[in-house]
Amino acid sequence: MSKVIISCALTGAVHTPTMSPHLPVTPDEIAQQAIEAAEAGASVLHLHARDPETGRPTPDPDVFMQFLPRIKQATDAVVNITTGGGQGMSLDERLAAPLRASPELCSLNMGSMNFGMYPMLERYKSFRHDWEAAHLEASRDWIFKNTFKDIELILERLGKGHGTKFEFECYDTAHLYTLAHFLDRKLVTPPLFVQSIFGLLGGTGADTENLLHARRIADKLFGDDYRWSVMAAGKHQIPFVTMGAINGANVRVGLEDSLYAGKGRLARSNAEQVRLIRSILEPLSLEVATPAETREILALKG
Ligand code: KMH
Ligand code: ZN
Repeated sequence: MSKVIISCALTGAVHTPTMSPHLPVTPDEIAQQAIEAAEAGASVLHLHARDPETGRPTPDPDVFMQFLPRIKQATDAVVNITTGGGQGMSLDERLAAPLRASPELCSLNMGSMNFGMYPMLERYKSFRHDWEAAHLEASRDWIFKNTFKDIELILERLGKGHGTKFEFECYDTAHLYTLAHFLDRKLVTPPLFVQSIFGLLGGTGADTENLLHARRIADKLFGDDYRWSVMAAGKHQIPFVTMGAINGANVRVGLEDSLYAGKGRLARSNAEQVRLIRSILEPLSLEVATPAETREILALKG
C-alpha cells in the first residue's frame, strides 16, 4: 500500500481568533506552527495569511512573505498556498501570493458554492475583534466564486505559467465531474491530487455513504490517474480522515478545518492534530510519507 501523505492546513480563512487562542495568526505563529507540524510528520503545509494585528484573513503577498521563507528554510515540507483565499477577496487578490511565491502546490476549488460560516455565530457570546461577527454573518449572502473561467485562469497562470500542481478541492461529486472535464481538455496533468471535503455547510454532508461514493466516482473518472485525500470540518475531521485512510486516501488535518483534538478539547497546536492522526494511522500499518516521497507520489516540480 502506498504511504499516506499528511497535509496540514494551518490557519485558513474561516475560524477567528476568539474561537481559539491556539489559532496561528501572526507570521511568527504561522511559521512556528508550520515548522512543528512538519516535524510531527506533515509533508504538505497548506497556507493562508492573516492580518498580524487583527487576525483577519488577508491576501497580502507581503504578509505571506513574512512566513514562507522561514518555513522553507526550516523544513523540507511541500508548501501549498491557497488560491481560495477568503470571503470578499477578488480572484486577482487570491492569486497575488501564489504568483509571487510560485509554490509546488496550490489549492484549486472546483466549483462555485455557498459556504456557510454563520451558524458558528451562535456559539460565541462576544468576539475580541469587530470583524469576526461581521465575517461570519456575511457568509449568509456570500458565494464562493470559482467559475469555469476562474479555474481555467488559475490553471493557465499557475499550472502552465509556474509548473505548480494542485490540491483539487472537491466539495461534492459534481466537482469530480468538473475536474474530469478539465482532464478531458488536457488542461490538468495526472496524477491529480483530489481532496474530497465533507461536512461544510454548502458542500456534501459528513455521511459515510458520501465518502464511499466519492471514492467510487473518482475511481470511475480517473482510474490510476489520481491520488485521493480526505478532509472534513469540525467534529467530523478525525473520524472522516481515518475512514478515508482505511479506504486508501491521504489525509488533511489542521486548524483551518477543525479547532479540536478530541471532544470539547481545543487543539493546542496544528502539530497536536498531526500527532493525533499519526497515532491512529501507524497502528493500522499505514506509513506516513516523507516530503521526498510526497513529491514523487504527486509528481511535483520539487
Ligand atoms: N477551507 C477548506 C474547506 C482553499 O484554501 O482554497 C478548503 C480550502 C480551500 O482550503
Ligand atoms: Zn485553505
